[in-house]
Amino acid sequence: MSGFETESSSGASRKKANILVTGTPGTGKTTTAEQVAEKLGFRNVNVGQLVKDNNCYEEHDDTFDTYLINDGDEDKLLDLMEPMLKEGGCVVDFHSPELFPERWFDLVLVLRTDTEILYDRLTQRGYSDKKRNENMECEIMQVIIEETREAYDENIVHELPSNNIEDLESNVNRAHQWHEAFKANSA
Ligand code: DAT
Repeated sequence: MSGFETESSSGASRKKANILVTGTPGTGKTTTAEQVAEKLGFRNVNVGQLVKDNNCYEEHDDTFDTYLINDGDEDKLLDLMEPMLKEGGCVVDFHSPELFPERWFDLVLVLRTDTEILYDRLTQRGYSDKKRNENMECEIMQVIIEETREAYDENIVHELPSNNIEDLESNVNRAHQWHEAFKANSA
């Protein structure tokens, strides 16, 4: 199949679609989300950056180089995001798919990367052994795809390989095709 189904569990009153790009760190979320946003003319919402810029975290975990978000911070973050998502036309990039309300998204892409490739990417990123191991385990144990399947309607969740440039191009093109069909369906 070349495209994705355009079924949506929400639809809501939004005219424009929202897309979530998720996956283990290093699978290519930021790269993919940026390119999808550019191709579709969407706003790219990098949630990690939003957390950082708006102090939506309790502390920085130096071992895992991660911002720890408590319940209050989570509310603040979701309040910040709500107007953007309500308007639609957003490509959201984050590694915790279950953080967001299900109704926000019309398409959810879960990027997957082969172990050896992910190992090299995380090494290149300069991660400590501990952080690299944690993320490798996360990918091998399929943590993000399972969390995503629990949080969203199965019809809008798509697991995509993200090992090389051909995968990247194909994923961006598929998102574009999906969006063309979404527009035609909601016209
Ligand atoms: P993430 O946002 O999931 O942490 P990223 O977009 O920062 O990942 O990508 C991590 C590194 O891998 C970065 O150097 C770009 C590269 N990369 C991402 N997707 C790729 C792909 N499909 N093929 C080859 N390299 C890719």
